Amino acid sequence: MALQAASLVPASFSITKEGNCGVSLRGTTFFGLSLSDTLKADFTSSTLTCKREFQHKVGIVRAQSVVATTTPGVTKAAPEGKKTLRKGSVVVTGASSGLGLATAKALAETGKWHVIMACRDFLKAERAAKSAGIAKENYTIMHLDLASLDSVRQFVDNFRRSGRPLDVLVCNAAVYLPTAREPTFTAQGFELSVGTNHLGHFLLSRLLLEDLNKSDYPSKRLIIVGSITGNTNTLAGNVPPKANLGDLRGLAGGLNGLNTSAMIDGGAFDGAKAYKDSKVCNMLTMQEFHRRYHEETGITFASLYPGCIATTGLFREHIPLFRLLFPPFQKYITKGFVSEDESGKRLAQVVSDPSLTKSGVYWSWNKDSASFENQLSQEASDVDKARKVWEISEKLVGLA
Ligand code: LMG
Ligand code: NDP
Ligand code: PMR
Repeated sequence: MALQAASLVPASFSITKEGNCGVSLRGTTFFGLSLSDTLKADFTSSTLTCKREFQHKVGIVRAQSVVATTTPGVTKAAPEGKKTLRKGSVVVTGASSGLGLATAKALAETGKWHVIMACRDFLKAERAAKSAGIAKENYTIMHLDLASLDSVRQFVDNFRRSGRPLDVLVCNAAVYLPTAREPTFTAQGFELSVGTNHLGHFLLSRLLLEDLNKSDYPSKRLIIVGSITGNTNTLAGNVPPKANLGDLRGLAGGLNGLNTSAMIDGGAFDGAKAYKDSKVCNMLTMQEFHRRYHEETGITFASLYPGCIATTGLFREHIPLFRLLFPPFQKYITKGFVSEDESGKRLAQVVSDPSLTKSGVYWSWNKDSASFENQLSQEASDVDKARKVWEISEKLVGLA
């Protein structure tokens, strides 16, 4: 379905004050942080201003539309003679469940996006898309196993061969192994959580940057899902074990658990910490992309904390008691709970909302589900660490 270019012109949008979601535990302190303080830290308000840049770009599209006509060109003439925009083409990793599936659904439902669901389990993804009611013409499933760099390269080849443009890439897939006593490893021998959540996505996004750059879509975006639990300026980020990349000695050693540690900081293996560390890498990578490429390419780089989606498959490896208690705990005590549907709408906004074109931002939502630019922890915004993580990761995935 064609999208009216005019409908992309952003309405002015501003948020004045955050919602304070601390209710039952206000004033209570955990790990030295008060719940209300922490919520403030995580829900700091800011005013969002619309990007003129986007209007400007839409303006360019209008001008071009006189000549541009067919896919993969951005614009074509609608029967009634109005200038229209072709469907956006978005790759979402891990779209077979949870946030990724909900995002695919939210985007597909607009009729303005074709979603490439990049998944490791084709059958599961097909079933998930069907049961979510995503219309056939709005999605394509392509195989991607982020725990194998060969699979990542193969995916990029297959994607290019498909001839589809790439307008937005969403790095969403993740694994969380909180009960593992021993590390497990990717095909290349990296600890599985950092290997999948960070290194697999690092290679994927580095390779696909070229494709994004070629897109003629008005707003090109690369989104890497982050999380509150990697940010130690929040209460959730202070629940042990805390994220800490240390001096990166384990990462530099290849995280193989043989001659070096399986952990980024070189310490003893801890699955929950490895996941939180991987999220810090995700947020650092987004910022490093922004510093290196935003100006040159105009691509918007963004990360986000979609809220606590306590019902997803992310907790499949956790003990049953946790899985039972975690959703009510988040719903009634922390009030940080969001449904999968709501989280999908949030990520879909970061993909396509004309007011969210600012690059280098870590988005969060307040209790009224209004987006705001959030503050990252000191480590998750450390410029020097971001550069080092980037350089070491480049070597590990064979780009340098
Ligand atoms: C780590 O433990 C594991 O070590 C690691 O292997 C990995 O699994 C990791 O992040 C995953 O977790 C985390 C541990 C840190 O935190 C806990 O899990 C503590 C659970 C305590 C549960 C008590 C909750 C009672 C609330 C009832 C409501 C039901 C909710 C169930 C919640 C389950 C989801 C979390 O812990 C420590 O290492 C430090 C130990 C200190 C623990 C103190 C925790 C304070 C608990 C306060 C909870 C809030 C409830 C207050 C109740 C007020 C009621 C009005
Ligand atoms: P889910 O487990 O529901 O979804 C994770 C997805 O990642 C699944 O589709 C899974 O595939 C896929 N995946 C895992 N390993 C690989 C791999 N090797 N190759 C390709 N795909 C893989 O969890 P969520 O939806 O909760 O998590 C999505 C994102 O949201 C993650 O980045 C997570 O860190 C983030 N997040 C989640 C929060 C939450 O509260 N749930 C809060 C903050 C952030 P399969 O279906 O085959 O298992
Ligand atoms: Mg947390 C405002 C408080 C808040 C929020 C928003 C989260 C989100 N959590 C909060 C508080 C607490 N958690 C408190 C007070 C505790 C101790 C009882 C607590 C515990 C806890 C555990 C054991 N929380 C967890 C776990 C997990 O195993 C999850 C995790 O850390 O996965 C890495 C988790 C989470 N809490 C969250 C969110 C969003 C998670 C899922 C983590 C993620 O997806 O990044």
